[in-house]
Amino acid sequence: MTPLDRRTFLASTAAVAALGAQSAPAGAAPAPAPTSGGPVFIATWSFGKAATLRGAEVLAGGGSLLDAIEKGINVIEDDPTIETVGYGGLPNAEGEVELDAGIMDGTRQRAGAVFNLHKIKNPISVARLVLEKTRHTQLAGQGALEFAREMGFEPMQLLTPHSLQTWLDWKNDPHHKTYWVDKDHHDTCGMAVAHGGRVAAGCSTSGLAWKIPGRVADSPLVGAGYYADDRAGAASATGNGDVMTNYCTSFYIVQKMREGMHPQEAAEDCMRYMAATGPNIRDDQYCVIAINPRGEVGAASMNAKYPLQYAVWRDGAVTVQTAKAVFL
Ligand code: SD4
Repeated sequence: MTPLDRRTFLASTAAVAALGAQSAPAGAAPAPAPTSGGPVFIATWSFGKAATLRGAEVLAGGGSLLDAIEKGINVIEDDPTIETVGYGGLPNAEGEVELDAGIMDGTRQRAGAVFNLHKIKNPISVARLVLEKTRHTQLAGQGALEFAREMGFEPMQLLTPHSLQTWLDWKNDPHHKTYWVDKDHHDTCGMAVAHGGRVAAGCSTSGLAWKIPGRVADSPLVGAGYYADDRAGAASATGNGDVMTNYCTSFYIVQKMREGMHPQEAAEDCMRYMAATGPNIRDDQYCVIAINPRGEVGAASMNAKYPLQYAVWRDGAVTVQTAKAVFL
């Protein structure tokens, strides 16, 4: 679904979602999740369904949790119809597709990430290699591209005819919005898995369409866009990353799970914590997903105006659900 389509969809579903939010007061006890002991995946948006299916396949084939996260997210990065991740992602203000991604192993407590990566369609795989092959955690810009080339990735044009046209339309619109004053659309692929008491998480995005070149937000930052710790759980975030970066959203949620909260409570608590810091926070798009090492999951959106759809894979079946909206 394109972001513009999604907005139309959101407008038509907002009233229904609002009813849901009204009838489910913030802080309601989360429903106990069935725990089969098998792997459980959670991923953002309805496209997350394809990511969880691929992740489950990789795990069943003997892959590791990190393999499952990486390959699952690759499916979204490779899809030219998804305008917010990887190939086909909408570009920055200069018409360059600029990708961010990060991945974290909850067992080793180690992450790898790339920021502002150009011309490589699978930033999550480059991030994985930063984690596995280097002593660093995060590489940015030209250095990240050189590293990717050294690892054998082929630079390519990441604009599709559609994303190029969309950028040209924006560029030629004399009234177009820019990030100096306002903002436009986005949607990130965040994914987490729990299996055998262990967790991993990852996140990949083209960021906000028409962003100022060089902009980095939450998605590739450890603790903001994603976090994983076997002793507590894993989380990922999607939404206005320029703001969420200020809250270390994923780390916050994992810390709350460490303190004993269910993933659902932790996700909602994060939204309420953010909202408590400013009146405008309640009105924008902030969404999170969470999982604990037992495979219990949670998800929340800040409000019903911007609902979060998310996919959960467990026991061989995947469902796409709408997360609880904490505010109307
Ligand atoms: C960003 N957080 O770059 C990302 C975008 C996103 O749903 O997740 N949108 O700000």
